Amino acid sequence: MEKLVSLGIVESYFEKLKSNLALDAAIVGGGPSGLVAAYYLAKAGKKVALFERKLAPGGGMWGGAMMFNEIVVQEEAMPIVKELGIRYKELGGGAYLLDSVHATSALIYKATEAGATIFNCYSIEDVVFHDNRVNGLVVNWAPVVRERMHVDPLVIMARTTLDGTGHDCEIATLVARKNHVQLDTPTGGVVGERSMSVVEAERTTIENTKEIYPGLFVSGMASNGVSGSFRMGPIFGGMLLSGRKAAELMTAGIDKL
Ligand code: 48F
Repeated sequence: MEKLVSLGIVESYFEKLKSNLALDAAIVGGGPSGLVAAYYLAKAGKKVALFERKLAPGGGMWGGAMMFNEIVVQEEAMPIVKELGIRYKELGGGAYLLDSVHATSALIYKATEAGATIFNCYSIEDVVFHDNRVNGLVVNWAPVVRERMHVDPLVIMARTTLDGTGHDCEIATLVARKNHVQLDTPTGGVVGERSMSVVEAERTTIENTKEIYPGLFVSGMASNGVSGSFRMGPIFGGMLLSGRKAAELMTAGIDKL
């Protein structure tokens, strides 16, 4: 039995890895925008995998506000909440309350149920860059990167890549810095996020969700970070709508290739 358990895990894991070495869409970051993008890309029939550095995907959605595990979603994003079967209560003023643990686990479940694969404990340390385009991810084990061990990475090829890394905009930052290229942002680089302005930030999260360099899209808080817009705190409608918009743009991009 001991040998069977290990054999099953090793064989099944490497089958999964092998079948995800070339993707339509690679998503970096398992926050709400990345998970929603994974769900809609899978639903559109695209080969999609999401790579998350932490053990548990979900990003900044589990903790609600200051660890009070409730989040707010506005009316505009409620069709997504309903499509995913997430429970909610009305708050008033066109806003709804969701239990953050229930909502986050629903995003993970629905993305994987739709056909997306999630690889946790992966740190994306670079991209594949040729023909003036982002063509995939350079991946390593998160503990290897955290311990600064000198271990070379593996590569996942992808026709489109999504930076859903949240406040740090990690992928956009490294693409601009290492390749000296201009991104489609107000300065051509990563502008950096501004302080809190809830309504403005929710609107611009969706507006700033776009292809910022050939092959590289950006969603969620990273989209506001790269374009120099505001943060918004524990309100999540913009994150869900941004994930859906990213999936639509990437699907159109994949279909054109
Ligand atoms: O920050 P995060 O939750 O992304 P998001 O979709 O949502 C933002 C909200 O949670 C919140 C907010 C809403 O009001 O402002 O902050 O923009 O999740 C980003 C995920 O990306 C992972 C990180 O661990 C987190 O779970 N991540 C970041 N860099 C990397 C990464 C990397 N280089 N490789 C793999 N995962």
